Amino acid sequence: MHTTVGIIGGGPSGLLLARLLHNAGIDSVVLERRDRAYVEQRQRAGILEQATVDVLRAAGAGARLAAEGLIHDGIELRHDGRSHRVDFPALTGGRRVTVYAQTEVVKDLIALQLADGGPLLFEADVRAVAGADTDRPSIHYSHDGRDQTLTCDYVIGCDGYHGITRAAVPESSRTTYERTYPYSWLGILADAPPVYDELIYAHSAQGFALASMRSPYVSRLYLQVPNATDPADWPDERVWDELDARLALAAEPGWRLKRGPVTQKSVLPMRSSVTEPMRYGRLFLAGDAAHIVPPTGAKGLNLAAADVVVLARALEHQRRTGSADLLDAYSDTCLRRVWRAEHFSYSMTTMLHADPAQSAFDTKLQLSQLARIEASAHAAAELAENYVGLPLTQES
Ligand code: RFL
Ligand code: PHB
Repeated sequence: MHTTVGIIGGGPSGLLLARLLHNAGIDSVVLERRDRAYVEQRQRAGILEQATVDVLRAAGAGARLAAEGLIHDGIELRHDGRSHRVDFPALTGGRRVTVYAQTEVVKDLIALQLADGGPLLFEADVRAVAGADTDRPSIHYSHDGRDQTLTCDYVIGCDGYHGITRAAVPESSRTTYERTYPYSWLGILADAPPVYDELIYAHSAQGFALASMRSPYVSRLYLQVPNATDPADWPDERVWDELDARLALAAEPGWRLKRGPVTQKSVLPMRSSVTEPMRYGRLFLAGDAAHIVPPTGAKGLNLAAADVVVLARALEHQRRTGSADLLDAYSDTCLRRVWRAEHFSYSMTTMLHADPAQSAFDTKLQLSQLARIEASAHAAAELAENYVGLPLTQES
């Protein structure tokens, strides 16, 4: 089998790229190792930047998003037992974010691709990429119990942080910049209405907590926990009690989260990582395959979408004009946005979490920074601009 663009991974970046290419008349094949149900149910991101919403809409995946997405005009920050709001439209000239789960984005993109797009193969496990530095790279994968080969003009690694494509770049041709954090998140999904109509990010002596949501009936909640925590050590009542303690307000002593059945519980490590350049010959890396951020800034899915917009535009330009200029610029173009998001995600993470090794001095610095955001429109605008995200322009 031969295709113009071979896409490894059917997560948000691979699926959106396939759709953008389909709309531009460029054929592609998506190879996804897991089955459809698994990919559609994997709990992950919840916040879409306006630029991501616009891209999904322009790609034809905006109908359910428009009907069911929850538009958020701000977030609440809690610390020292009090809370203050960061008002996005007021601080950013009218920009806002949308709560629409990654699971739903993925379902919408899969339905479109299966309806009229190029092949999207589930349970197609890619083992190797060969000839990335030649004109005719190939992807070796197993499907239906058989070893198969797909030759391509271009191979795109959309296979996430644990994928194989990053390692297909010779070590001498890539550099990875990485940071791990001395804490993880315990995340739960609960059939309980969100406490509040916006997200709450809380700094507390016991550690960070985040109250998010999936719908008016379903809450998504996170607690900072030590690395290597076993979710079994966190029975539901312990999770709720700890959330109540970390989100507590001095002015509302009786304040409690609305509790409900916990339907999922898992522990997620926190890591920052960037691999440069995001290209080797005819192999391009996109999304989590090239970079990850700790989720405190809600940036991962949005970065993945931005990468594939830049890449689809570059492939279309190449097809139309014969020029590889935009493909040659792909890595540098993406990395400017990536490093901004890396810095923001790092800042939010280190401002809000309790590092087990931190001193009382460090805690005072965190609280001083939070108070500064509360007191200064300039400091709040810096957070708001980064949170709502950079617009996607012709150059980025
Ligand atoms: P994915 O989603 O990891 O998809 C990669 C796909 O590749 C497949 N694959 C292979 N297929 C074939 N052959 C192989 N050898 C393969 N190896 C892997 C995998 O099965 C998978 O389907 O990467 P992608 O598409 O780049 O998308 C990235 C996003 O998923 C990720 O950045 C976000 O989820 C990060 N993230 C958040 N991002 C946001 O923008 N806003 C948020 O609010 C937000 N919250 C989060 C998050 C990530 C989290 N976790 C679990 C890390 C919250 C959490 C808890
Ligand atoms: C989520 O709803 O899963 C979510 C929201 C905001 C974040 C991280 C995760 O910063």
